[in-house]
This record gives sequence, C-alpha cells and structure tokens, in this order.
Amino acid sequence: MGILFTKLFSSLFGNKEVRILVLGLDNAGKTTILYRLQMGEVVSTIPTIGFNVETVQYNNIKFQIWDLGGQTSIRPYWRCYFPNTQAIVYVVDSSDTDRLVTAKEEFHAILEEEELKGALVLVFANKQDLPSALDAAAITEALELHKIKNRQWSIFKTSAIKGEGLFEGFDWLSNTLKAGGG
Ligand code: G3D
Ligand code: MG
Repeated sequence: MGILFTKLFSSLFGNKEVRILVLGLDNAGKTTILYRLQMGEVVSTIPTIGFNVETVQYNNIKFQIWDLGGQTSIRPYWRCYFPNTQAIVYVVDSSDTDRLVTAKEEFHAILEEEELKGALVLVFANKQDLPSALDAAAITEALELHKIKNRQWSIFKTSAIKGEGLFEGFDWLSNTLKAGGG
C-alpha cells in the first residue's frame, strides 16, 4: 500500500513545500488513514497550544491532521497551518448520523477560511464497512457539498480499516492537482 501512495505523490509539486490537511470530527478515521498511507513516520506534536497535530512528511509534501469541533478558543491557532495548503481531505464517519450536522458546520467553517479558498476538497465517506453507514449520496447531501462554489471537490466511499477507496480518492486528488487545480 505504501509504495502505491508514494508513487502517486512523488511526481507532484517539484520542490515546492505543500500541505494537505486531513480534517474531520474526532473518531472519523483520520489517524487510521494517515497510517494506511505508510508514507513515513507519523509525528504527533505535544498539544501545548491546545490541540494535537499529527504530521507525515514525504519529501516536500506534508500531511497534517487534527480534530475539528470542540473549543472555539483554539481555532485561531489552526490558521498557522493554512498557508500553502493545496488540498483539504475531509473525513466523515458515515455511520455517525447524530453528528453529521456538526460535521457539516465544521466543514463549511473551514471552507470559509480565506487562506484555504484555493484548496481542493476531497471528502472521504468513511466506515463504509459498517452496516449503518450512509452512502456517498446521503453524505453529499448531509454535508451540502453542492453548495461548494469555485473549487473542485469529490467524494469517495472508504473503509480506512479495510484500506478500501483510499487509493481512488488520492488518485483523484493527485490527478486534479497535476491538472492545475488547487
Ligand atoms: P480520528 O483520528 O479521526 O479521531 P481514528 O479517528 O483514526 O482514531 O479512528 C477512530 C476509530 O474508528 C478507531 O477505532 C478506528 O479503528 C475506527 N475506524 C477508522 N476507520 C474505520 C473504518 O473505515 N471502519 C470502521 N469500522 N472503523 C474505523 P477504535 O476502536 O480504535 O477507537
Ligand atoms: Mg486521530
């Protein structure tokens, strides 16, 4: 699996430092996805400023992830991570119907951020292996993806635990970035 992802991303961006933010509510499956990529060591920062950021660096590409939701007082600190962001990967627990409204609100708040306006959006409707998971159409509706204007987005069904759908999603991301999006 790791070889696949490194191959996919290795020809991107030249030497330019780029960021891919992997965001979503806690328990969505973000950390599981990061480990699935196997693109390098996952480094976790000590949460001195109130939130924990996990980073995987592969050449000039940095994946950074943290949990959305919770305290609003720490949000201003998120902005340190926004410059040079090419893509946002938004991960949703498709079986967590109780928190879909929160997931939507947090998502649209991130999309509003000035420094993220140019970033592509890849949504992972995760935990598709669970019988109670909503499908991609239902997640599209719940997150109001059709309200997204002036940027490219796509949604993929995934099971991070089984490793399903992740490659397809990142393949779309890589191709879209290569084509000049983001
Ligand atoms: P987060 O980093 O977004 O907070 P995690 O989420 O990656 O820590 O995952 C939270 C829990 O969901 C973990 O379970 C993890 O194994 C599980 N999970 C992640 N992806 C999937 C998936 O695709 N399917 C299923 N069924 N579970 C998934 P635990 O029990 O370790 O807390
Ligand atoms: Mg996590």
